[in-house]
Amino acid sequence: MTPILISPRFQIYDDFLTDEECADLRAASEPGLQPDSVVDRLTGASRTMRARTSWGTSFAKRANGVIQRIEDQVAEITNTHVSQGECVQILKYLPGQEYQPHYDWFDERDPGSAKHLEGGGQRIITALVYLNDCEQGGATELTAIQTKIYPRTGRLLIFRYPRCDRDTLHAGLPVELGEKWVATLWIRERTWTSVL
Ligand code: PD2
Ligand code: ZN
Repeated sequence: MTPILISPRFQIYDDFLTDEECADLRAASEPGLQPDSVVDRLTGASRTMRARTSWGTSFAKRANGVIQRIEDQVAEITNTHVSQGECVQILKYLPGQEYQPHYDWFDERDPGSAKHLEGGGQRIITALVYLNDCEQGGATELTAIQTKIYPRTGRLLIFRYPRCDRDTLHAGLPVELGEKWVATLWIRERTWTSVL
């Protein structure tokens, strides 16, 4: 598979999943959707916040054929081991829902980060797979390089931040029309274990 290179940190692969795989994953996710949460920087607990208003669910590792394909292919592309990956999370956004600018790595100065870092060390890579074409809005904004990546069914976006790089600030812009579905896989420095 050949990536579209937008910078050394950010790569896009179109047609990473088929339309059918994306539809299967959306259907399998719908019954488990709950309001999404973010990590509280002080306590490390998960809680809902206005910064992330999407709905979400997650799949156990190796949960089904599509999840296995995401885990295996992302490991191959990023030259990591499947054991470093967290559970794949599925996000669904409706009009007005968004994920405000953030880093995916844990800030080591935040007291709440310690417990998350125990389970495999720091996050080093994010893989986002768009599971549908959003009618309007809903781009992922790569703030530092002033680039917007538009959701396209089956498109994979990968970004790397081996040293908690501040140029990986990014956001999920508000959906304006229709729905946006995304699968997210975060990769750790070492074998990941859930600490929650
Ligand atoms: O849904 C997105 O576009 C998005 C944007 C930023 C998702 C995430 N971050 C994430 O899941 O970390
Ligand atoms: Zn993110």
